[in-house]
Amino acid sequence: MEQKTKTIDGFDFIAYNRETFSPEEMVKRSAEFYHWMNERRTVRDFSNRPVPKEVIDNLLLTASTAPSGAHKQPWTFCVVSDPTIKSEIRNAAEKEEYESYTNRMPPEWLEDLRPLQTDWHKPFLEIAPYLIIVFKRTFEFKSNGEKKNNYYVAESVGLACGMLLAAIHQAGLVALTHTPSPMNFLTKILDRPENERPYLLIPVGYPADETYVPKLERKKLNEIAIFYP
Ligand code: IYR
Repeated sequence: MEQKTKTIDGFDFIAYNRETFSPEEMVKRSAEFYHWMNERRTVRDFSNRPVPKEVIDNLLLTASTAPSGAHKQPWTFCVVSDPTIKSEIRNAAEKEEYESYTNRMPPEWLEDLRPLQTDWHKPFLEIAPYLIIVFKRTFEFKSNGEKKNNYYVAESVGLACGMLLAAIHQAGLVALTHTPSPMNFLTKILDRPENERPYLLIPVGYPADETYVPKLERKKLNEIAIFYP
């Protein structure tokens, strides 16, 4: 079909026509998607079973469909499958996490984490077939070397990560949103430039053969939403 276009103030626009659904069909589709997404859980026990690299490519392309401030797409995804780099990351992360769990996190925080049974040991950083380390690009370098800030960087990268997690779930894989703190060691290990800052470390793979997740409840609609009227 021919693509309708128009020019506004010298910029090209393309006609955008999406399929729409009847109210009944929308109710059904939205409920099905909710139930599907509600099955997603954060997993900490990974299998080392390999995942095709093409799947990872597709997941990242999906993440990169997220909206971003002025469409700057201020993200870089570093994908690590190299065992040497994975163990370097594990060692550095566990060093920081040991310090956090023993000296940096206040008792209230540790208490809040008890239902999740996390600790400073991070074996998944070596076991999961892929580690996706998401960097936010706080600024770009212009061709003359000057810096140019991006917009709504944390919001944009957060949206991309949400879409990445949905794509991982849709592929039948699991992930963990790991936040070693501080995480500047990732800049060094992955040799990233000064305009990028580590944002999230996401191991991706199959769950381990026997996997348990905490028995958690999600908030009810009336606890998360206020309707007017
Ligand atoms: N970053 C640590 C601690 C941690 C913090 C929160 I908030 C969590 O929801 C889970 C863990 C870790 O990754 O273990």
